[in-house]
Amino acid sequence: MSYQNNPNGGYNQGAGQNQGGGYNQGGGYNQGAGQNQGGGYNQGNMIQDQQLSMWFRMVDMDQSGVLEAEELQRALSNGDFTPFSIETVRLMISMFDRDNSGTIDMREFVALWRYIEQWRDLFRKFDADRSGTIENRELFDAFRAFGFNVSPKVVDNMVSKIRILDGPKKSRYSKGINFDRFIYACVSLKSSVDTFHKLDTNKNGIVNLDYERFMILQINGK
Ligand SMILES: [Ca+2]
Ligand SMILES: [Ca+2]
Ligand SMILES: [Ca+2]
Repeated sequence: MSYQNNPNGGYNQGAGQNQGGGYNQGGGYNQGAGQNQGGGYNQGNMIQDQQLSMWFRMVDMDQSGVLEAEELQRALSNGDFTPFSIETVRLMISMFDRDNSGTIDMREFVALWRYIEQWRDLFRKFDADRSGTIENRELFDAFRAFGFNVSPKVVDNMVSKIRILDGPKKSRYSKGINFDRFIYACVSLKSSVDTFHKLDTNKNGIVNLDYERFMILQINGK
């Protein structure tokens, strides 16, 4: 994936609230994930799809044929021996549960997995000091690269909020946020920015909210 060709690329493909999961969307990685295409590259992906379906069956502990949140959490790794946080898992389900079943079936899982693979590349790219975590400055650079014009103060606030979610024990050992929190931060910011643009009807960068609208926004996030 090349986010340089599209400054908002990468996570916009799946992150849009109304777009749903990855597999019906255009773009290079979706083509690669297609089952019916020939060529060496796609063969490689097909093997991966088989491995994914094996992995899916392994983590489907109750053999229900779908992944519940806890099972999905077990399936997704941060790459540092920690599982995804349940908040990020729920966020992923809300984005990829196309049939609104509340669970992830095999087809949804493949799209979700490909999406997370893209994020792994971005994570590596923005972890400039190779610390294995994204520190405030790195998150700031990522947001800017994605076209989000936020101040360092917003980034600091976001990182503090996320690190509180991690609990005091984990926060003591690292300054930054790990892989799933990085996805969480970027997708949440995207959703906030989208909400803002929706409310900023005359596009002057200022949103006027009455009390009722503000309360609904606080409660529903939209
Ligand atoms: Ca299950
Ligand atoms: Ca589903
Ligand atoms: Ca880092």
